[in-house]
Amino acid sequence: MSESVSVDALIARRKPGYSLEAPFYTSQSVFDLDLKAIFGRHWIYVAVEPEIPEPGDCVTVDIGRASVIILRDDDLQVRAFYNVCRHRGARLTPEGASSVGNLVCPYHQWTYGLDGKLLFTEHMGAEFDHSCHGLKPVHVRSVGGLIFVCLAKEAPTDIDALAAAIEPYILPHDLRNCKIAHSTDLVELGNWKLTMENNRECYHCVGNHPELTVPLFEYGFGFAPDSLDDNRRVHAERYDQLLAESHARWESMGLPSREIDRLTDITGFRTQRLPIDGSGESQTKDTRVASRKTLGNLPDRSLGGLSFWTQPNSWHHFMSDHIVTFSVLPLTPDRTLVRTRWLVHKDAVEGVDYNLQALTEVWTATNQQDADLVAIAQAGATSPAYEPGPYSPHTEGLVEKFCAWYIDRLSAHRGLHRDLSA
Ligand code: 3BY
Ligand code: FES
Ligand code: FE
Repeated sequence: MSESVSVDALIARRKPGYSLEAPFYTSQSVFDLDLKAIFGRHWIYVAVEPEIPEPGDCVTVDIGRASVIILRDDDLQVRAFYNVCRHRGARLTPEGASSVGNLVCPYHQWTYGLDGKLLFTEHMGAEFDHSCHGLKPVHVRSVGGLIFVCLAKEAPTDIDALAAAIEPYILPHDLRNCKIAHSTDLVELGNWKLTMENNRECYHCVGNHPELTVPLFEYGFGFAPDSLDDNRRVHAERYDQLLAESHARWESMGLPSREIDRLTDITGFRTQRLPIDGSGESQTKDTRVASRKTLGNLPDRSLGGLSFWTQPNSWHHFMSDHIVTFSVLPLTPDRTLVRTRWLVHKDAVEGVDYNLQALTEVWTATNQQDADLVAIAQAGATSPAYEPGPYSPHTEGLVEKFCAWYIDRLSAHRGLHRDLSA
């Protein structure tokens, strides 16, 4: 049986309601397929506009084997290009942030404008046509300041529907007028899907996140309360009432808050504004705002947290004082980069308006706890004793939705291949 037939067989026999079979987490050939079929064909969240505020600001991000330059051009538009010189292919910019006038290849100094056009070369002769050697563009889309790229030749068009639905929720937080207060790159020792599955449930929260469970209600994350015992039912019912009252209050202020679940779309996503415990203000240890400068023109501090989750690789929490945003990028079958950014109002001054420790401590601790959980899940998936286990119908419904989306997208990709080769 060839490798590709066995991947197809794994896709075909995936049992809904159960975790995936081990090769989905461990095999190099599934990983290669993930890079091609998932990360090569869908909208991938990679950066925020405040990373590139001025013309010539660039940020370079690796998506699998593709390095992508995201930059702001002279007309203040966000653009993206493959980080591959059209001469002999050298990388133009190193990973991370930089600021340039033009993009000059370090190898033989071919020089590109911020629009990707090849402007200047030496020693290429009079016949050489510069216009045929511009940088290869990558689809790029900023949704309220969140930058998504798509490596496919033709990008999924339902990003328009996502933007239309989500922008009314996130624009009031005015991400574009924020600055990065802190940023971390954490390498988790697990497959990227274990990172995503872990994000889609709060079953593990009470047992593992002492900091996060101060501001967050575990019932806020896809909890289906059917068979709760009496004690938990009371809590869940109280939470539902708080949710309904909070939504009514926030929506009366002009802040859309109700759940949208479009997780089955090609560019799948879900959003909901969630109450915060205690003072109700922010995802901090004391539940109060960490930054005194309120974002945008928000009318109140107690706005809970607007959460936005996207398939396949991101989640975001927008509060009245700060935004936390997470991008998940696969490195190898068993290593995954989680890039976290904390944003505050661009005029907020550290030590005056906000304290970095108070701003970052909840998610710094939570990220490390989640990384440890992903590592033990990966270790288990590599054991000969591992077999897919059942998801809780009450707390892991969104994990199932992630896996169902993933399997569906792989099937569509493989189906397309079969059609093409038929
Ligand atoms: O970040 C989230 O989306 C939350 C926090 C903990 C688990 N997850 C559902
Ligand atoms: Fe870029 Fe030669 S490879 S100038
Ligand atoms: Fe967690």
